[in-house]
Amino acid sequence: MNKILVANRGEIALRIMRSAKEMGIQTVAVYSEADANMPFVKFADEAYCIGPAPSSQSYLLGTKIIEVALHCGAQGIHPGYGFLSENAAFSKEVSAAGLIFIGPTASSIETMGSKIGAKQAAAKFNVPMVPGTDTPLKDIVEAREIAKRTGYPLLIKASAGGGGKGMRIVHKEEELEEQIQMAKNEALNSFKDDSVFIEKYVSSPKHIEIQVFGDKHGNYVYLFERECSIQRRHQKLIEEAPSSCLTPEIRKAMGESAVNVARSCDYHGAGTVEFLVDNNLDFYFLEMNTRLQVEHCVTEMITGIDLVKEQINAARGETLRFTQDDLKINGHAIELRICAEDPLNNFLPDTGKLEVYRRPQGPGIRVDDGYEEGMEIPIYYDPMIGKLVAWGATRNEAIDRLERAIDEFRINGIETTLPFGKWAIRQEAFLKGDFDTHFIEKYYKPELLSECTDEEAEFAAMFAVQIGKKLTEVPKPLNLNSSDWKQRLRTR
Ligand code: MV4
Repeated sequence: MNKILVANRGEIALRIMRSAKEMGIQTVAVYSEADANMPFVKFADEAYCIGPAPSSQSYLLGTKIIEVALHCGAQGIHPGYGFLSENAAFSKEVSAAGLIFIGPTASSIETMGSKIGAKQAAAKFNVPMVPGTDTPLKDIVEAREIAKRTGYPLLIKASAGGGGKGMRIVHKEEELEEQIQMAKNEALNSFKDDSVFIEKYVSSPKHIEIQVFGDKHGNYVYLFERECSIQRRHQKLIEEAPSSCLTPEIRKAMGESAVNVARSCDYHGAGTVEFLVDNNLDFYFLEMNTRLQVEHCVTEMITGIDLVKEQINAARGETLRFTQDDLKINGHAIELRICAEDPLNNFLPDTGKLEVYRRPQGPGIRVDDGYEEGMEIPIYYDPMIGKLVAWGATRNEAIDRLERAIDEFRINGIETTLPFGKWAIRQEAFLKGDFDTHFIEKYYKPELLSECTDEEAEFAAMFAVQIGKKLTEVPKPLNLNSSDWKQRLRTR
């Protein structure tokens, strides 16, 4: 492979092309009319416009993208995440065109795309699972039988589900029938598949996922875990590696279970196996994501492995270059997703122009992003504009660096999740590692942020400049020190 097409946009397209470039591989971008000036388009050796802004008319046009690849002589297609990355038909079509899909086979994607299929495959390898079922629920009679075993509360889950869609919690038998109907309707509407199954509800779990990797010759490794519990409405906001709650024994057991999940569907390339972890550190397989994930960077930082390079090597049919024993956790990494969302307004997506955009730098900081200063954030795509990742020798050092980098990051023109991140990583529960998937709903209120927003800082600074001299003591509505004021004034 000496030329690959990247079927994606933004930060991940750029990130993939960077690794390809280091490997001496030519890169091809495909882009929508909205993205003509994006850094990933400029970075690519060749770029082709494939249609108007909406993804349905551009980034989701598999056949058109394959035509571009054939036209320009690319031998492989990297799908990134989202868009066509977990589309089994696309993987198949790429292969049928004589190209290499840099990702798993259609069969692996299909097996893991169905939660029931995934549970059945994993069950053959004795992977721990939440008490419940792994067959499509037949009727209310069967549901009552299952509920006798699992007890309440229980969860109805859609087999085709994702992002919490088609998932209903049931607290008592009287609600069971109605909730099954609701879950089935939601699943049918969202996925055109109304199969559902039942699990006991784990009330305050941690969400911990294992990065796995396989070659095309049956060799597998796990690249340890990522703690992803800090999420809101199934959108992760902060991810870290390693998790502060696992012991080496549980880490190994989870890693080996995750590799078994990969084995169960003849997986190759990079994949992620998601687990719920309860208070007793019992872990349960949830599902497998058959793609490179947004948060893969934290794994790269603690292992020193470039996952995209390994994906390309595996896709070429090369044998894994390392064994499990070669892999060690080095230090700690934390990622904050920088989303164009307003944390003061229910995390509503914010669009507009990046009037000021200055990245932090310095020891242990990695910024993977997709835009430059002066650009508009289009409304058509995911609001994530980039990721800020901090590495430290210890978790505390990673946290200190992340906070320093958040302070250094200058973004004006749109609201972002930066202030939320600054707040979150200083919470006692976060610092202690004592949090679960309910962290945000449990602790976060917009009022808690207002004391560090730019607008108020600016107001306070102007207020001080105008009347400060008349006062012996500067009024202190905010806990900013004088160097904060100066810094904030300079950005304006
Ligand atoms: C669960 C659960 C509790 N018990 N399953 C949410 C989406 C999905 N893929 C699985 N999800 C959950 N499954 C049982 N048996 C709680 C969740 C869940 C969750 C899981 C991971 C990360 C965030 C979450 C937020 C709410 C619910």
